[in-house]
Amino acid sequence: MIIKKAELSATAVNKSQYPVPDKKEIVIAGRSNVGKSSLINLLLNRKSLARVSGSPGKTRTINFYDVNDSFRIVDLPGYGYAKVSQKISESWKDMIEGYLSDRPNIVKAIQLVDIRHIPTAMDIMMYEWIRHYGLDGLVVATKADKVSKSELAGNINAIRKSLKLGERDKVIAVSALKRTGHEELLTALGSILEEG
Ligand SMILES: Nc1nc2c(ncn2[C@@H]2O[C@H](COP(=O)(O)OP(=O)(O)O)[C@@H](O)[C@H]2O)c(=O)[nH]1
Ligand SMILES: [Mg+2]
Repeated sequence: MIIKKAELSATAVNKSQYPVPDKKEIVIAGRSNVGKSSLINLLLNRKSLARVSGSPGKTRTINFYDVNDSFRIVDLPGYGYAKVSQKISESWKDMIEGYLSDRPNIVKAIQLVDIRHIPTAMDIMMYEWIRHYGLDGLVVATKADKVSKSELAGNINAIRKSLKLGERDKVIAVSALKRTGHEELLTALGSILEEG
């Protein structure tokens, strides 16, 4: 797949701000700071279309990126940032469930987890939601440049186990820094869009 055009088409906190559901949407989910914005910039070949944040927990909006005028990449607000209040995490939950439960044009949700760590309880919960909505099957292990080649397979296995992935589910190790996994991910997106 070749990315010819990418633009931010909407930033939403509630349903009235979503764009009309006229294009397939691929969702990016993960805790704050896991590398969602960096992955989007890598995928869409743009240095700073999605804002990469030094201070985690800031993105409290759902960001819709139109790609090639034909599909969307949707950046969900990150979870698991310790310093956010109970109230904000309730509204986060409502925002994410509200979007996932009532959006027929979503074709896949890509779960991001940090390749260095066992998925957190919230990663597992997020992936359970994704599975519940039938959008599971693709996990990206981010920051692949931070582990050695010898650690890589073991870490991916641990991620597979804790998210209870099946044989057909994919885990792609990606480094936004080194561009590792970029082609493989684009290919996966291409097949998702063909099938979905
Ligand atoms: N080494 C390394 N750092 C990364 C990678 N992806 C993201 N980061 C860093 O992780 C931090 C959070 O990234 P960001 O994309 O804003 O995460 P988000 O909160 O999930 O959107 C930033 O400091 C990024 O530079 C990667 O592949 N390798
Ligand atoms: Mg972000």
